[in-house]
Amino acid sequence: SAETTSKVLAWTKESGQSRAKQEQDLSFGAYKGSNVILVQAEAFQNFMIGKSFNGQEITPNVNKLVKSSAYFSSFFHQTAQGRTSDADFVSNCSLQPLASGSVFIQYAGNEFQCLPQTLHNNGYYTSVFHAYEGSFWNRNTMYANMKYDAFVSKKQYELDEPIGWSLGDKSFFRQSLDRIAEQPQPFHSFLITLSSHHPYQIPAADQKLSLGELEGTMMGDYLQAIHYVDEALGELVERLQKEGLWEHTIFAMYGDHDNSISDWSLFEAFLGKPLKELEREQIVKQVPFLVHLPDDRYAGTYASPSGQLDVAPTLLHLLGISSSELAMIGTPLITDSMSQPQQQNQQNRKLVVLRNGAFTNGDVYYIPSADGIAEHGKCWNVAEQSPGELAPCLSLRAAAQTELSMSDLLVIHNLIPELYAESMVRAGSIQMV
Ligand code: GP9
Repeated sequence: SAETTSKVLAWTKESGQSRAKQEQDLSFGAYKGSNVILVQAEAFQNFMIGKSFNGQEITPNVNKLVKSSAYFSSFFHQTAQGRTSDADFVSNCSLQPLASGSVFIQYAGNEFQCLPQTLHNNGYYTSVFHAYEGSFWNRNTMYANMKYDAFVSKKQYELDEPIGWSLGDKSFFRQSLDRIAEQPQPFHSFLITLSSHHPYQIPAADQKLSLGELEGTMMGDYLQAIHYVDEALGELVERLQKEGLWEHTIFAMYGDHDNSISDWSLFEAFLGKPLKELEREQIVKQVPFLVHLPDDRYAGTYASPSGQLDVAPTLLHLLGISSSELAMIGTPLITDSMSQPQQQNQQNRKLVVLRNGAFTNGDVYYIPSADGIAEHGKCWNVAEQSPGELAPCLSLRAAAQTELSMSDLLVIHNLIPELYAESMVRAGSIQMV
């Protein structure tokens, strides 16, 4: 109805206005004109970042990168049943995924205002790379809709390093970079890895860790696969540096979703301690997000909660491209005020809302009950890692539910072209008829 449409418009505009305010910050456009390389890493969780097992670092290359990047240590994947496709949609389009199914499959014909088309409209050459069947998750259709200039899929790669479902990530990065280096600049290239896909079988020659009691378990296989992907990332970064692209490029990376391992004794064996309920929840939901910038102005660890919805607004902000008139939900995470830890704890507290109705603002963490009744959920005190009074969560729950329902209305009813017709015509996203 017209009433619903105007409610959605008001809510979406409000979100745009809060990003517009952040655009007053000096960080807006601080890296204008830079290339962007964005890596979405398969099942790449946060719990093994910076960790060692049997004296071996699991992710030495990412750990090194963390030191020179803005690293978000409480970053949540916001995916649901659409798994990898949800991570892609949420991170690039800054809207919530569906409660069931996948936007890529069900609504690929709708209009969105995602990162690639926004960059394309701002003079960027945009490309996406994934060494699997182009039709999987309906990518061929969705990527055309997202206005990538090029989608490089399995058939364009030489399968010279078979691992798991397809090509190993080392060769995937190598062959992708051969193409990236030839692209017109500035470019935006999105790379989706695959070698650390469940059930994490990689060739014996690539299993470099000695894992003792975890050897031969699903967790052991997972860590071997992650260690291999970390080596592949290390090679990619090294080559970007050698070829002179590194200093003109924003290099960002995030994990897409959890690893589906449900045996908690394996996590406890790896981490060397028993895990409480909230710790388990955080392990399942947190993936790393890091942004390496051409200088070290914003390097450091950012501990306030954030999530995949914030990826596209963060990158647009750094490039000086306004997202205030785009139908996005997230907020830029790298601003001058965010880099002050004490302010991060006050003004910039944001609500990170997960698709299952869980949410956190860093102080409390709400876990909904299976029956969906608000009062049956649990409200955890994050600092104390213990369940507390429900009241502080119930007062935030309405905002979380509104975010989910507004996003659903935008996606399911294809409201974006209706709400943003003017700015989309101005930006060249849609033609006037
Ligand atoms: C396949 C890959 C895996 O192309 O994206 O998707 P997932 O099974 O992790 O959702």
